[in-house]
Amino acid sequence: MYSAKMPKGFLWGGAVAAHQLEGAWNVDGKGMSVADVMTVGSAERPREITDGVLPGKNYPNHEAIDFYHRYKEDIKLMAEMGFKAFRTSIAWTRIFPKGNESEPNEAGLKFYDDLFDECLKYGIEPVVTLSHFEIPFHLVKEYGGFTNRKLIDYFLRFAVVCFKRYQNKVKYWMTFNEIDNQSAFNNDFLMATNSGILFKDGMTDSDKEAAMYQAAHYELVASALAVKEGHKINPNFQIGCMINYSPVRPLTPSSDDVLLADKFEQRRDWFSDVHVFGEYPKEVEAYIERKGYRPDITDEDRVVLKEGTVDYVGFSYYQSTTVSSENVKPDELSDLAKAVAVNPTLERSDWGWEIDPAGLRLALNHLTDRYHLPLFIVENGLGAYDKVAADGSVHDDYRIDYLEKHISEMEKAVAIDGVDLMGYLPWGCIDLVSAGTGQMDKRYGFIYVNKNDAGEGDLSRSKKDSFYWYQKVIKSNGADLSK
Ligand code: P53
Repeated sequence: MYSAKMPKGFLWGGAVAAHQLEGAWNVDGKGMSVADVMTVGSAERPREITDGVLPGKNYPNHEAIDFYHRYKEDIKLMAEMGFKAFRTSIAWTRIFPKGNESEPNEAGLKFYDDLFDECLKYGIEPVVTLSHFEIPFHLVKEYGGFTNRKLIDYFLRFAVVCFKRYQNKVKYWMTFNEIDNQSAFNNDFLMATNSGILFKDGMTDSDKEAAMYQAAHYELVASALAVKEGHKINPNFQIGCMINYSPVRPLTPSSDDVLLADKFEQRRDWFSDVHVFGEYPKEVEAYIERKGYRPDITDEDRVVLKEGTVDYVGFSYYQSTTVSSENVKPDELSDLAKAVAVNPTLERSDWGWEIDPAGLRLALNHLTDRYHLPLFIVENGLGAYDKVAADGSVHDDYRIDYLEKHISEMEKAVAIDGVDLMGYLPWGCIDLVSAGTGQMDKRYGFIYVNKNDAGEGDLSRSKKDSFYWYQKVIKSNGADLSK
């Protein structure tokens, strides 16, 4: 297996998001977020988004893994693994319970002060996402989420409060998690989590797509304003965007498949194009014009976008995408899901996610060529069922195997291709609630948490085999990937 030492200061660590691990959903003044009204699902059964918190339903994020009360123990374990960085998010509803109060909630601010202090105590850099699928439910219900221009001001207020409060503790920031996920505009779940939009019955695909372009535009403006203000507060801040990057492969070499792959990328990459270049790419301007969507994009907005371009590109990488023009011709592409084909050369996880380590090297090369900016892998990993042995150990060699192959491809991209990479933060470094399914049993962690999908378990933590393996990887700065 290829391996190489990473540059000095490389940020090895792990990633989580507030709503997926903190629990304490209504403690110390926290308000209800969109994640608090999502029930548990499974690989086959989607999560339900209910109208408020209803009796008799299982809402896994309410308790999650109770990180809110156990973070000291958990950060200690991450320090033991040798983490240099820890990515989490700030729950908007801890700071502004309804999302748009004029004054922040001090108890919420205090929690993150303590959490970041705990990280810094061990020399762990906090890497912070401002909006990670946890929009205040009040803004969803009363304002239509980010389809409403007012959300720009509310998000900015939240961002500025966080920047000011943590300016001496946090250097690395990201604005919106996986902002490009909403390219799947007719996926109700992704639209609710990403932009706080609850579609009404009877809306057509075109209505949904139009709403998505509007919401995404306001998010991009809000992000640009935050970048601008953040740099005023502390010029040393590194503020990035965050996308779910998936290199696209044509199923065959036919011209239609190849063009379709390009079109597919264009419909996903424009989010980060706007973040990085401060302007819309031609293809997307032409597309929304052709569709007659005419979102509210003002000349002033266009100036703002130019003034608030990001410092780096953060991305998650889980899988590549393969497309076929069998069901949709390139010029008819709108619903991206119709283009997706099964890649016959790849294996899949128990949740059907294709496993493609070489795709990570492609991702690092594509993004470098496109953006000429430092990159940051802020998520990668394998969701899997784990078995606890009689002695309490978890032999997760499948996870080690997955990570070893991906890290190896990452190291090729850095050592051979010259990619400027800030760090590697695998997802769910401690078991937590899955965003997509709400399950506990879809596990990513190096640290096992004793709790299952039904919510049973004493929440105790233990080290999996991958814990010791990753500790060794970090210690050798990536040179030793052996099992
Ligand atoms: P889960 C969809 C597609 C790719 C990544 O996902 C996604 C999603 C949303 O489910 O989310 C990111 O938990 C996200 C994390 C999430 C992680 O990937 O569905 O940023 O919040 O947990 C893994 O297996």
